[in-house]
Amino acid sequence: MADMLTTCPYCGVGCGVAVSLGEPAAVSELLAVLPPLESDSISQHAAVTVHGDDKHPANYGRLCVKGSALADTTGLERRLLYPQVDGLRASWAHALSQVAQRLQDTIDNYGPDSVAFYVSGQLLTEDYYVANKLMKGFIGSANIDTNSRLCMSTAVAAHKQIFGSDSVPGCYEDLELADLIILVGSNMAWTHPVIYQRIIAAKKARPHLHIVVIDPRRTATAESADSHLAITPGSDGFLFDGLLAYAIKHDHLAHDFIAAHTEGFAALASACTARNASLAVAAAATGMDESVLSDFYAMVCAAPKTVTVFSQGINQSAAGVDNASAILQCHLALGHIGQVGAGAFSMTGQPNAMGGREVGGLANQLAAHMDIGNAEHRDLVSRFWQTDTLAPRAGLKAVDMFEAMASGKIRFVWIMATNPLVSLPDANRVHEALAACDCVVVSDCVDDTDTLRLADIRLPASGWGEKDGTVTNSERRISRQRAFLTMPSEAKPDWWALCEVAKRLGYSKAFDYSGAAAIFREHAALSAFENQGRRDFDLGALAALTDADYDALEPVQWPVPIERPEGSKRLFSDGHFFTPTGRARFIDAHPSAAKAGSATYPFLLNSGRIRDQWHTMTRTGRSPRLLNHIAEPFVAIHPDDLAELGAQDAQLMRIHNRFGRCQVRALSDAGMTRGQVFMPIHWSASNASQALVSSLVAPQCDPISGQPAFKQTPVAISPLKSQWQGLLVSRVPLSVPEHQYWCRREQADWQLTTLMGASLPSIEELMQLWQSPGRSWASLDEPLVQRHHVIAYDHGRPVLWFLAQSERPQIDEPWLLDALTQNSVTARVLATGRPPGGSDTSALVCSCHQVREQRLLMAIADGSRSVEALGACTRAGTNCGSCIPELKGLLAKAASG
Ligand SMILES: Nc1nc2c(c(=O)[nH]1)N[C@H]1C(S)=C(S)[C@@H](COP(=O)(O)OP(=O)(O)OC[C@H]3O[C@@H](n4cnc5c(=O)[nH]c(N)nc54)[C@H](O)[C@@H]3O)O[C@H]1N2
Ligand SMILES: Nc1nc2c(c(=O)[nH]1)N[C@H]1C(S)=C(S)[C@@H](COP(=O)(O)OP(=O)(O)OC[C@H]3O[C@@H](n4cnc5c(=O)[nH]c(N)nc54)[C@H](O)[C@@H]3O)O[C@H]1N2
Ligand code: SF4
Ligand SMILES: [Mo]
Repeated sequence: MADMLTTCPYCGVGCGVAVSLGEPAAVSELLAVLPPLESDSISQHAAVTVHGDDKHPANYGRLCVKGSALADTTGLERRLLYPQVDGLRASWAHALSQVAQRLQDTIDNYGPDSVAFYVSGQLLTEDYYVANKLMKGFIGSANIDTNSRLCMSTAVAAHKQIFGSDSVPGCYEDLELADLIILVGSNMAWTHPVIYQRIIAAKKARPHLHIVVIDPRRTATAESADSHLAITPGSDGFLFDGLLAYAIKHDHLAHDFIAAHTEGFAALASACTARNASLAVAAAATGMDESVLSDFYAMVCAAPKTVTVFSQGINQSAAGVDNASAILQCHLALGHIGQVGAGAFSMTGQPNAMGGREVGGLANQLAAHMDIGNAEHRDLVSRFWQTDTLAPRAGLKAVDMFEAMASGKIRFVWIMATNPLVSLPDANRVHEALAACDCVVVSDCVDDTDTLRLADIRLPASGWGEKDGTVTNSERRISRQRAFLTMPSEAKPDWWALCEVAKRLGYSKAFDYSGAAAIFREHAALSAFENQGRRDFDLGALAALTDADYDALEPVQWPVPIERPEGSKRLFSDGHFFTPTGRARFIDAHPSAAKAGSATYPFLLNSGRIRDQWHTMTRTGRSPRLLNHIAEPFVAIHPDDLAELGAQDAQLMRIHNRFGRCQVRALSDAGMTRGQVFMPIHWSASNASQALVSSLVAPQCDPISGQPAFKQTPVAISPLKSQWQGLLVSRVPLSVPEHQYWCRREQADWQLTTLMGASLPSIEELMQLWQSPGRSWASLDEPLVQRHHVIAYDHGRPVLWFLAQSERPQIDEPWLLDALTQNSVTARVLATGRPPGGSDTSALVCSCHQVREQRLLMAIADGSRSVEALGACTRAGTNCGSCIPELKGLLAKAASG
């Protein structure tokens, strides 16, 4: 069978994926993972293999480690497979009428603004379009917002402010054609790895391509850049203001471009002078040497082919819109925009962050890049949708929306494809908000998330591989996600659930779609409706696709107006912008002071992503190999800060402020600046005791975009003393002894729980805790060395293994799990957790080929002195390349020491 072509469901790079299917899994295998009631109605999932689509213009065959592991996530374990209402299994008919009735009752009693949808950049465009149409067009409230508020809303606001439209001007190819790439607030090597690989390949071909990383941390991305500017957190506005002042002072401005295609420059230039913007001011604010900054500025001014990529280090800040606007304005002032190899490039995070913006998923947008505050746009959309109940004004932005739930103003919410209890700031308040809400509906494809635990109605969504629709990536490229698996059990597409509820609310005519293709046609037609070049977003050439055309749709970059069916690589090349005057707007985006710690909360907490996990781990957490790179949450901290706190690497630390607290291990990291710490966002109450970083983050947002300032949170840190550390390996999740910390993950058929505790339980206590009929025990108690070990067998088969000691146990996990599964060695040998001859338990570096640090260090010592040589010798870095920055780090360390 030919490969099925689809698109990766993770990041905004939007890689093409080729899928091939093998034999369906044996039914007995499926039955083992499904709830008993389901056995009558399941469909079988076939064995899936994935590789990069050679022809897809986003990746040309590459995939990163997450994309390469997609096949691990298509199984039916942990799937939500049937609707539930108030904790009981329900038919779809009952669940849908309950959603409709509770929605209608709330509207009848409290008005349309008492209900809300909270959706996601992980919905397909077709799902998103329907959700927005139902809420804004027919329910008549604009209380629909999305997790893109936490992600892209700053970039949206800056684009609209400066360009007049939410347009990303460039394309990926620009990154390969540039002479200078500035990565600001982006850890691209880990977060947009395939684009990063494309840049590194371009650099190999054209070594003069210079890469600058601007990030307070020395990240994996910074490791392989030409220069790293370790900026004071939140001071990016000063850096770019200084660049503008430098360009003015040294007359590097693009005078002709400014005169012909922009407005407001003179006012901005005098505002710059009035506030004394200068190299010295920028250097003081950003914590950089003047000479370093002036070299950087000179380099930018001399490189017409400059691309500035910005991401969450810019967007997630209290002055995000000003900072992003400052970047866009520098490109305008220097004329580096809309040209081959030049532009400001906001990388999108989620697979369909861009598509969500197209359909108007934010509470202050309408649809097809129109504004809800614009009466003409409201009139146009009302006529197109044939409705007279269109929302009259903007709705509440995410953080305000949840606050309105907490205060009783919003009483019904439908959450779709997002896990806000983990991802919104001030998680404890979000918990209160959902608990206070009369009705919480959650659509998800997995059966347990922190948010699902608070749902009154749970709706099973079809997942990647089962869904059919489109997504738009960072370079405005629309690609098809195609279904290659049948929908299991009762899972349904999100658009279908929305339309069924709409019909029950009385809007049958407006929501009677034959399928995803019909929704897409309507979306494309709306974008072209009375457009005539007035709005950037135009899919006119796609408005009449047949179902077969839609199935065969090749990736294409919008705008795709009727006269340009091949789409558009770049915007603004002709100097035309989408403001009323057609000129780009300079504004005075004056920089604001960066956030600092206080006497009570002296550390500044930064948060973000790690290489192998996706957000709240509901999917990547199911892939054993993705859990091997970094298996536990951590707080990264400079070694000198750690020493000053009297703590050591891997020690349990308490991080707290007035919003909440976390307890995770310290990770000593010389790439951190003193006074700053970093925590990953991936762990939640579903898989760790106290690792929810968002419980610490203040609900403070950018005043224009409403995007939370996730990157700068003042906290206090102190070390905790643990008497024991342990590992519990069990067939099923078990309750754990008195502990300070636990973290759970799955490997093969086993649950692995890492533990730390204050007082070591006795063997008797453990046996009591984990006793069950017919269970036999082998134990080893060494009180002198404070070491406890227990194994339990059911009918001679090992079912749990536990080791606790004062130090962190060094286990050879693959060996142990294999030995437990095979029941192949004696209890005495098992007790050590390692094969008798010893083994490599050092950090895993290459997830694809499971290569560990020790093996790499040996290869380096044996003469492998380059990434290529290491690859040839160990295979590390030869599949997806995501670990190449780490390989470079090891090589550099070996060379210097
Ligand atoms: N592996 C992986 N990849 C992902 C995701 C994932 O969950 N896992 N999620 C996707 C999504 S939705 C998104 S939005 C993107 C995010 O992609 P990125 O924005 O690249 O990722 P982050 O880790 O959030 O943050 C980027 C960097 O901003 C830096 N930073 C913090 N404060 C500042 C500051 O004040 N100034 C500057 N200049 N930098 C600062 C942080 O140290 C961090 O290294 O990743 C996408 N890709
Ligand atoms: N502290 C801190 N917090 C952050 C950030 C940060 O940097 N720091 N970054 C923010 C950013 S940029 C983002 S994008 C958010 C992400 O945060 P979330 O969106 O909350 O995280 P996900 O885990 O991606 O949640 C997606 C959910 O949708 C489910 N799902 C997947 N596919 C489908 C589908 O097709 N249909 C349905 N109905 N469900 C589906 C998944 O199982 C999962 O439960 O986090 C934000 N929060
Ligand atoms: S870079 Fe990785 S996560 Fe992003 S789309 Fe490509 S394969 Fe998926
Ligand atoms: Mo994001």
